[in-house]
Amino acid sequence: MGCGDALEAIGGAYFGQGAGQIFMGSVNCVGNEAILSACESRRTGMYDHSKDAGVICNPSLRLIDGHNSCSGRVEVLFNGIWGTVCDDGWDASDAAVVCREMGCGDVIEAKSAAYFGQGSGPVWISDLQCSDTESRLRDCKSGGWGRGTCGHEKDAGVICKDNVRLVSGTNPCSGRVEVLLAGQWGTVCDDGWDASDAAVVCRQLGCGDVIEAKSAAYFGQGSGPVWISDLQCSNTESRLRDCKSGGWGRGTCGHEKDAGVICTGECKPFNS
Ligand SMILES: [Ca+2]
Ligand SMILES: [Ca+2]
Repeated sequence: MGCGDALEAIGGAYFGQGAGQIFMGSVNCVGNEAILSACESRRTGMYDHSKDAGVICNPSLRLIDGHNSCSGRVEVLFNGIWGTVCDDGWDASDAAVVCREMGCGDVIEAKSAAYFGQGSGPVWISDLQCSDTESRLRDCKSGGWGRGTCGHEKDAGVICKDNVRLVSGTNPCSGRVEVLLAGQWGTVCDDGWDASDAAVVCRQLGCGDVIEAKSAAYFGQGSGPVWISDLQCSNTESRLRDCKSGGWGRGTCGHEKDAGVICTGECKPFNS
């Protein structure tokens, strides 16, 4: 898939159940196969889509030294080496593609001139000409990878809206917790929702400490999917996505159990 190394293999139809014929069961790969069909597998036996496999690849794009997980210096993995992006031609259309690829919300601002500090390694790419329709930065037209003469003083950065937001609260740091997954905003089930989980949301949003975790749609019922339940954050995570949970997109929770939070902070400079 061109995604780098595998980070996590996921069962139980984590990304939702597929449809149609199931082509492979009991897949046994050594790890050096170039394509999945080269792996030994068994087609006998009964499989249903509740066991559809998924994978989270090692990312080939990251945001470094930003104020939250959705802002920072843009770094790309090319030929196995992390490098940066030159700000020549860097604009909001290019930055929007980065926000999308990172699973963040819309772009707030494209940053130039090493706004988030200078990176190291190669400056992999310059003159990006994204049309803002691409789902990945590598799909954009550009001056070419690994060809530029740009210095790190021109490292590009981005500020995106976060993939977590608080809705219907009395200030920007309180409200119903909503998370962006697969391009769609949804809510969090209050099963297992406690102050440790809520504290991670406050931290991720730059909203200070948690005052109270709220349950039972305290801030009103949301719409769309209930993306996650049984969160088991240890309060050391910097992002909600890093917490253990009952799995994303698997629950049967209703919006009457939407989780909420009240954080101490009221200033949210990058996500307002
Ligand atoms: Ca551009
Ligand atoms: Ca919990």
